[in-house]
Amino acid sequence: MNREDTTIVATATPGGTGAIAIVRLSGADAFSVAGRLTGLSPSDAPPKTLRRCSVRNEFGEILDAALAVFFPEPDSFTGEDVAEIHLHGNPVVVETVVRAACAAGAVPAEPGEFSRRAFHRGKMDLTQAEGLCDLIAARTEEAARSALRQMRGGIREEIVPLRERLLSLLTLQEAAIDFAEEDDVPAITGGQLQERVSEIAAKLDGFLRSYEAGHRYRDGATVVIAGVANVGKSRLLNRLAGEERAIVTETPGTTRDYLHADIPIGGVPVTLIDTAGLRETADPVEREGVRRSREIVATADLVLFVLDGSRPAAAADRSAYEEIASLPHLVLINKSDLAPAEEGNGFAGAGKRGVLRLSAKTGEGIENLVAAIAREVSPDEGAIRAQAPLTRARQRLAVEQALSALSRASVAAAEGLPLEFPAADVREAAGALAELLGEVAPEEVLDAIFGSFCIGK
Ligand SMILES: Nc1nc2c(ncn2[C@@H]2O[C@H](COP(=O)(O)OP(=O)(O)OP(=O)(O)O)[C@@H](O)[C@H]2O)c(=O)[nH]1
Ligand SMILES: [Mg+2]
Repeated sequence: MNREDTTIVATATPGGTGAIAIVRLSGADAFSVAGRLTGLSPSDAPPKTLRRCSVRNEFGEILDAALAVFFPEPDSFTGEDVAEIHLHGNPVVVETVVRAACAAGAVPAEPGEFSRRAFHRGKMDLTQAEGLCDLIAARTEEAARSALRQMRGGIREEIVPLRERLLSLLTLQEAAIDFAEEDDVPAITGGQLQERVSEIAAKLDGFLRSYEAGHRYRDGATVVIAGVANVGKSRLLNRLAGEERAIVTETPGTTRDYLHADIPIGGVPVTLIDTAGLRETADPVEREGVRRSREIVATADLVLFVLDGSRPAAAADRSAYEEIASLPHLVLINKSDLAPAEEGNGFAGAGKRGVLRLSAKTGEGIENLVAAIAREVSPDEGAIRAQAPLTRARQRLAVEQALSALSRASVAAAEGLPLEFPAADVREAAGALAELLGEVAPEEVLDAIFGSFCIGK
């Protein structure tokens, strides 16, 4: 039997104990399998209505008192017959019910298989499936909102009309090629072609720019705390995280492994990383820590460079600063609760926003710092509210491909190349947009996308 013809079963709710757990079935035998378990038949009552039942295994033993609901195709999540059994949320009970469903003919679902079936049945396109996956994984309200817009077809709404315009342009081009000798076929001039191509390209270009915002909300930002030893990096991490995560001592070289805390800042899921102080040291363990710090600093979206305001900046501070100066960074002068050693520590004017004075100990200046981080990492509000932004590298790549094909079409038309050339480019651009929506998607691409979903989704 082909995999598509099987009836799949999985728990749709998270593992562990809870008030309720839902076991979901989808496929041609979903109703008969659910019927064997619950004694209910879809014809007993209106569809999509919860009904009480006792769930039994193949030996007739009662496993749980439950509720069941039937969603006849095509009006279901997957587009197939779908049945759900709402059990008490005990993982042992849930497991026995899934096993009983398998004994009755269902097979365990693979990760993302329900969504993949919904995609194949045309219930959603690939960007909508990606939006669904992101909605489940979203770490901030903003990320969830943007994923929801994508799930509801935000990208599709923008892309489908553009692709249609490309296809009608292509029809005109092909007619011009086929009937080049005949007078009554409306030919499209090079100038007209360029004009239409550039209108479509401008729209796509705006869309491409939304990636910056969409990607930030989806993937978050990495903010790395760096500086020499003992300036208060770990204490700052603890302060920002609101809990004692990192070990803080007055001994320089305390932090060796880097550790992180996840905190939302300005709607962006921020991974804040504390590192070993940047300094030359003979201790092999600390040296390894410093090597890792450098590695992690290089991946940062933003570096918080920390100085100790209670002592004048030293040569070591300046050479550590050299290491991060080319990256986006903020300069922080910590320990503002102590008497300042010198104005601005000789770093006045450094960093994108000048120096920020704060105290990891008392919390003074922390609000300011959070606002400054938010300004650096959160995307432009306008870009995010206007439309469902592109969120994934895959989507960005498809739009980039379409754009470069369009720019080739424009050049070909400007140079007066034979009509076949710009026509091939326009066809390629339309193809890239179809790929974006998953209309032509190789199985490996689908495997990668749906394989990253959880089981039961
Ligand atoms: N007065 C004062 N002391 C601070 C402040 N921040 C940190 N300290 C103290 O400075 C010392 C070093 O703090 P840590 O947070 O361990 O410094 P670090 O930069 O992580 O040090 P390494 O891990 O060794 O690189 C500790 O004694 C802290 O209590 C502050 O804002 N004010
Ligand atoms: Mg530390």
